[in-house]
Amino acid sequence: MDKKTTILFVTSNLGKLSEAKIALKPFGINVEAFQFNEEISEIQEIQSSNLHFVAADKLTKAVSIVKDSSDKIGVMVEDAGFFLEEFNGFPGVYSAYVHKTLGNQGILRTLNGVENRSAIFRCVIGIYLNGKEIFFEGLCNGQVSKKATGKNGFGYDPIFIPDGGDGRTFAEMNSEEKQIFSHRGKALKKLRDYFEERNQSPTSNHGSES
Ligand code: ITT
Repeated sequence: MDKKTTILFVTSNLGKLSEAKIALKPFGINVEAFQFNEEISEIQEIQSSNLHFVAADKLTKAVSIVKDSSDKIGVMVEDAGFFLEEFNGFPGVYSAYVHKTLGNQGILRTLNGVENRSAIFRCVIGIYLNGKEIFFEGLCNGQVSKKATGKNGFGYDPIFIPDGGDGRTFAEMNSEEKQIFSHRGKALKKLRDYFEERNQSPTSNHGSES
């Protein structure tokens, strides 16, 4: 039997989708978006201060709305957050809401005159594989820039400068560059390694999947 090559990603965020596609394509893994519709237009997130709990709940809900994934490698979700050290991690699990309401300019205003601009991006990828739920985490330390710069990426990218880079924000990098540093790039690497270790990647040339 042919190996399955596609992961179904249940997300409303096209930026996440595009990054997952770019990261996994070289390994022969396609990432396809779940098509939301009028009946199911998004997955409602639980209120929890723990990204892992949010991702686990999202995954359970995602698996329940996907009618048939038998032709897929698995069903995937991701929960991410932007954690400001000065504010004890806020907005964290509320990052989507804060981004929608305050935007990047609002974050920059809030940090006006604040010395500590350290921030962390975190994400938890959850994937339902052969009846099992598996999670991969990634994080990226960095600094909030003084002004929004760059046009690439999405969300908080124009105001986040990752540690270890050359001073550019994520929005000034292309997707491949961003993934070297990013929380998502690191979590996706763990996912790829998981497949490789089990010879489940479509590009693995030994072993087979039933
Ligand atoms: P889902 O449908 O997958 O839940 P979402 O956009 O609601 O998509 P999250 O709750 O995980 O996703 O994201 C929290 C917020 O953090 C949201 O505003 C994102 O745009 C932002 N974010 C997540 N990853 C990011 C990244 O790599 N760069 C910039 N902003 C990011």
